[in-house]
This record gives sequence, C-alpha cells and structure tokens, in this order.
Amino acid sequence: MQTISNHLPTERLQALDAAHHMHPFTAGAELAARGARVITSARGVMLTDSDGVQILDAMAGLWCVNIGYGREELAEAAARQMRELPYYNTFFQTTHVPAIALAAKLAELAPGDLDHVFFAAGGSEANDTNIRMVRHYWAAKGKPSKRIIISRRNAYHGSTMGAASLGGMAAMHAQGGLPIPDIHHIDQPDWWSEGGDMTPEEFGLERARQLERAIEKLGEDNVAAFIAEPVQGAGGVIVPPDSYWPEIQRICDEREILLIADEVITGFGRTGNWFGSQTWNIRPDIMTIAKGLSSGYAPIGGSLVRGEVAGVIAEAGEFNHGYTYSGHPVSAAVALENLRIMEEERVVEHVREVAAPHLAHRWAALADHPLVGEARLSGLMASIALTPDKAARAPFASPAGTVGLICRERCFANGLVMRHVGDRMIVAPPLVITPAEIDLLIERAVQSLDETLAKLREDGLMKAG
Ligand code: PXG
Repeated sequence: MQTISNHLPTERLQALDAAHHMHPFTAGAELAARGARVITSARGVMLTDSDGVQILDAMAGLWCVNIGYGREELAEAAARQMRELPYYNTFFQTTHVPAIALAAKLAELAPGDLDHVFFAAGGSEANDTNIRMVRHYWAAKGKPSKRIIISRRNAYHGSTMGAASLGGMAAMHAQGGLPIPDIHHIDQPDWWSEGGDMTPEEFGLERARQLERAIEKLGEDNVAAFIAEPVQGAGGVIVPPDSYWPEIQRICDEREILLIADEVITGFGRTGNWFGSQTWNIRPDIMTIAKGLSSGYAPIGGSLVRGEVAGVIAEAGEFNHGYTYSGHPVSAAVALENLRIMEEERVVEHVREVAAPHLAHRWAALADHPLVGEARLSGLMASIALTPDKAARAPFASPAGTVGLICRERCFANGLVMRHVGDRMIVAPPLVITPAEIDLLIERAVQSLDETLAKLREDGLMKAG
C-alpha cells in the first residue's frame, strides 16, 4: 500500500507524471515545466498533498465530493459489492440488485414524474444518451424531423463528441471537428458580462426569449429539445436572473419540445434542494445526473427520464444504445450508500438551513473588496467577478484569465482550492462544510484577493480593457 509516508519523493512523482500521463484540460508543456501538485489523501473538506501540506478543497474535487472525503461507509459498500458481484451488465434482459435498487431510489427522490433512469459512467456519456434518446423519441412518435437540440454558449455538458457539441465552449469546438450537426446555440443569461444597460430582470427575459425566436427560426417541427444547466457551473457559476427560468419554462410548455435539465453539478443538494430544478422551479422531461450521485467515490451518471418519454422509447422496440458500465454494480452500491447517508444526516437540509445561508452572508460581503464586482451564489455554488472598475462592470485590459490565474495561484499558496474561469473566481465546497470551515474559506479567499490586488497594482494590471 502506498501511503503518505512511503510514496516516492514529490519531484520523482512529478517527473513520472510529466513523462507518461496526459492530463485533461492542461497545457502539457507548462505542466512538465512546473510539475503537478500531487494529492495523496483527504478527510472532510481538507486535502493533503505529497509534501504533507493541507489545502481546503472549496471545489469538492470537481464539484462532486458532496459528502466530503474519507467516509468509511462508502469504502465498505464498494468492498462488499466487489466481493459479492463485482460486475455484471444490464444488457440483453439481465439486471442486478444494485442497479434495480438505485433506479427505484432515484425515482423516489426525483421530482415530478421523472421515474425512469438510463445509467452511464458519467455526465458526458449521459448527455450523449440524451441526444440519441430525444431524437429516437420524436422519430418513434412519427416526427423524425425533430432533431435539433438547442443549447447555450458557454454551457458545459461534457467532453465526448456529443456532449462537447451540446456545450458552448468555443475553445472546445475549436479542436476535433465540433460541433456535430443539428446542435444550435443561443446566448447565456450572464448579466454581469453581457447585460449592458438592461436591468437583470429585463436581461433574463430577453435571453430566455432567444429560445422562442430560435424555435421560430429553426421551425418547431425541426427542434427536439432544449438543454441547460439550472445554474451554469464550469462556465463560471453564472446564476441567472430570477426572470429567466419562468420564461424558459413558459416557452417549453407552449412548444412541443423536450426540456433537458443538466443537473450534473446542481443535483444532489448543491443548490439547497435535492435538485436545482426544484430550487429554480423547472419541470424537465429529462435530467442529466452524475458527480454528487456517488459523491465522486465511484464513477456513475445517468439520465432521469419522465414516464411518458420512457414509455415511448420502450414501445419503439430496441433502443440500440448502452455502455459496458451502465449501472455498474459497485458504482450503484456506492451511490446507494451515499444517498442513504445524505438522507440520514440530512445533508440537503444542512445546505439549505445552515451552510448556504452562512456562505451567502459571508460571500455577499466580498463585493466590498476593491477587486470584486458581483458576488453571486445559489446554495453552495458561488462566484465573484474580478474587475478593475466595478461601476462600469469592466473587464481587465489583460487577456481574459490573466488576473483569474494570478488569484488562483495566490489561493493555492494560501491553502485554498478556489478555481478561476476567465476572471471569475468560483467555489463549490463539499456540502458537509461547517460554518467554521466556511469562515476559514473566506479568510483565505480575502487574503488571496488582497495579495492579488497588490500584485496587479505592482504590475500595472489594474486597467480596464
Ligand atoms: N454536465 C455538466 C453540467 C457538467 O458540469 C458534465 C456534464 C460532464 O460530466 P463528466 O462526468 O463526463 O465529466 C459536467 C462535468 C470544471 C469541470 O473545470 C467541470 C466538469 C468536469 C470537469 C471539469 O469546472 N463538469
């Protein structure tokens, strides 16, 4: 067993990593030059690196370790399931107990009549399932021309060909021949950056009505679905104006299109309810889930599907789609145990009643910092926009992300994982975070902001672009 006391020295690990390991979303040459930070263990909300340094993980890994690190029960659930039945599939009229139990549990937890689930190994796979499923659904209903899926610029829906095409990340579309055909993007509801002279409420309505105009332009007979994150995560924790979702829901109700809520981040308590759709009053036909479903302890995702949609798919013969690891028994057992703990320890109530109100109070005060424009959050996902000129909501003159990266580096040096997306700083800590740990998070964030501001002044970077 490799433990903190007997692993290779950090430089040796970094050299092996740089020589053999291709990392996601990382510039390889830069990584090799600087060496990756090696995380060796974690407990609660705290990571430990290979030099024994403790870091507060305000990103819950990648928005997934909702229950916190080091839960023995989950390790035991995995070991028990591996001993009993480490693998079997759910293809060709077979099934197994963990997949059955998890499907039934999800049907119970999910809002409305989302009572069927198609399993995948993560969010990207689930969104690829969704593309095929909604097109197959309309074809089965005698409307094969309904193929276009409308999504949003700066959305993140995953990295596979289909999911990255749904996503609206220009840098991703620039590589590998994306997007695939019949995906259409409208603008995001990011008032801070794009709202101009409109009030947030006017802007939310305007951006929602882009969906209506897109459906009219493309033809309702050609549109299968609209997909969106209730609150954009990887795009920078863009909390939409309150007017946005009611208008989107109205449009989806009036038009014959399916609504897909991508809840990979917002699901399982993140916004203070089991699902972001409940927080934002959305009634999706399909919901993408992953991450918090197992608190990241084992890879699992899926599509929660409304009964009517699942019924049409079931009646249409064989759905020629599936993954070796759809409903993997070990992942399903871990997810079940995670959900059991969440219910027993009332983790969603902790977010709603304790952690989110405390973070909201402390986060709002960050807007008084000279470097911070808007400070927004939904439950335990929060962002601040860094700016050289608050009144003008101005971006920096330096290329987008320059300042955000400086701030992220200061955070790391101060023992805090806070991500940057361009020049927005974001957090999404484990849901079990305590008020005292939130205070520590804020203390380290403020120190990092102060140091960033000092460096920007020193380097002449406090300039609007
Ligand atoms: N949908 C949403 C809304 C996501 O946030 C996916 C789908 C894809 O899930 P998988 O399990 O295939 O990764 C995600 C994933 C980041 C970051 O840097 C965000 C994600 C993944 C990796 C990095 O913020 N979100």
